[in-house]
Amino acid sequence: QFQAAGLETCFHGRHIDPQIYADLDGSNWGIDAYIQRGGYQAVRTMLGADGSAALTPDQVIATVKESGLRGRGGAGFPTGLKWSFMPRQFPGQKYLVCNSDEGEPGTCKDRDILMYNPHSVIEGMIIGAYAMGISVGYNYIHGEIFKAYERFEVALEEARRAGYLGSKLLGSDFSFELYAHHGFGAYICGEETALLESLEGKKGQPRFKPPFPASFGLYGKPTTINNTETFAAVPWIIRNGGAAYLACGKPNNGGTKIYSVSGDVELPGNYEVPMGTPFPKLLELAGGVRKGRKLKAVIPGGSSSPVLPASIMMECTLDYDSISKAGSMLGSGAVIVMDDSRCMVESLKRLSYFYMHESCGQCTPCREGTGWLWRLVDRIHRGEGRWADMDVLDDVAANIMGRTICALGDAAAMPVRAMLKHFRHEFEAMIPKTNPRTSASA
Ligand code: L3W
Ligand code: SF4
Repeated sequence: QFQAAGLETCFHGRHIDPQIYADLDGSNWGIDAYIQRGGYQAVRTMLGADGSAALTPDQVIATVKESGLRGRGGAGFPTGLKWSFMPRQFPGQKYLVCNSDEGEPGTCKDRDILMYNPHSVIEGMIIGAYAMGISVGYNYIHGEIFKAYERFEVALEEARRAGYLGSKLLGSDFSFELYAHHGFGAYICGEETALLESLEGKKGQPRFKPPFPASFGLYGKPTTINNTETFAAVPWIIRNGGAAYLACGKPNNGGTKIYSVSGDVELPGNYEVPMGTPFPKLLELAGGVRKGRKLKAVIPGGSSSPVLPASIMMECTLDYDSISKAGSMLGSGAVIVMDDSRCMVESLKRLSYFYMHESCGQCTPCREGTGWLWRLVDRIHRGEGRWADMDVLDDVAANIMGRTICALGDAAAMPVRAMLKHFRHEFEAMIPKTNPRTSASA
């Protein structure tokens, strides 16, 4: 469900016209409608197809750098910088990969981009491939999203027939083949190196980094991986210039961002607003807290990001720097809103179960620690906790952090530590006063 945010820059440069989303199975997502909206113009300009001089790969990368676009998958890594890592003169095959393995609890933006604006992703990937001298790309789509996968396949075929994919695009010397790949639904395959393993047909388990995919990626070849929303932003940037995109947001946080607002709001859905928008404004767009209740807390960037109490969140603007200064992460922009009826112990129990279930089991602190976290929170939630459980919980979380191969370990530990920091009293209130105050061993 997209909601108009009332801004000129909505949805990658276009004002959101409710009509665009009115007929969800209509033709607005198809190539003709996309071209009518100015789609593929960036590729035409880039390749000099309209008679003007083609842009050089360096010019494209410089424009993306100037835009301040940062990776929309969770880490916020500068996109132009990442593109500049790709070794230009590498003699063998290089790959471009789109990470559409959206699985972060609370996040539901990429599937909507694939459903309602798939050509923006294709065009963004064509531009990226040209800039980095890549001839083959894959879009790895989450295995539990069927319609979006099917639609993306149709969009790919449309682009091939129109000459935007394949060999010698629009009469230029540049060739690019792009394929969709359907995953199998494992959360860990959203981690970039697990995704590459899965794409190679192996078990999706993260690799040690470094080496980063930029030097050792798919089939051991240099590979650039960006998130769906990141690629979707690129055509607008090339059409309108890096400075214009940067100006939509704030310094170091260029452009707009889609927030998946869920939880206790009247109008849950995806909202695209400029970087730096005050959180109360987003809450207002989402209809405010449900049934007029009081805001208690917000998880601002998907389940991996630490929870923030309402008092802190209401002072934040939505951008990478502001949210991390407040002690959390903007992550993938999944804003989970909790009202004053929410039990934080129960919320943490559900989150901990998720990470225990999704741990790939490769490293001991994550494989064993996530189980411990869930069992301790579950014990407290059942009213059987011991007083020492509070310290053990924090200790287990602290010992997972920074000691694992990938970020899932940290993602499981951070929410625990944040819950204990801000809502410790709720956990303590569930521990029977008669239980031992010191021993947690049994
Ligand atoms: C070359 C270097 N490349 C870094 C690249 C690296 C990657 C990007 C960012 O985790 C976070 C995680 C989740 N040479 C490089 C280099 N790179 N240094 O830059 O790297 P990194 O390690 O900071 O992050 P990551 O591994 O990509 C992503 C958090 O996002 N998250 C996850 C959300 C999940 C979804 C979803 O389901 N779709 O978005 C939410 O908060 O916990 O911290 O490309 O290769 N020197
Ligand atoms: Fe697997 Fe967890 Fe280790 Fe990541 S941190 S590699 S998910 S066991």
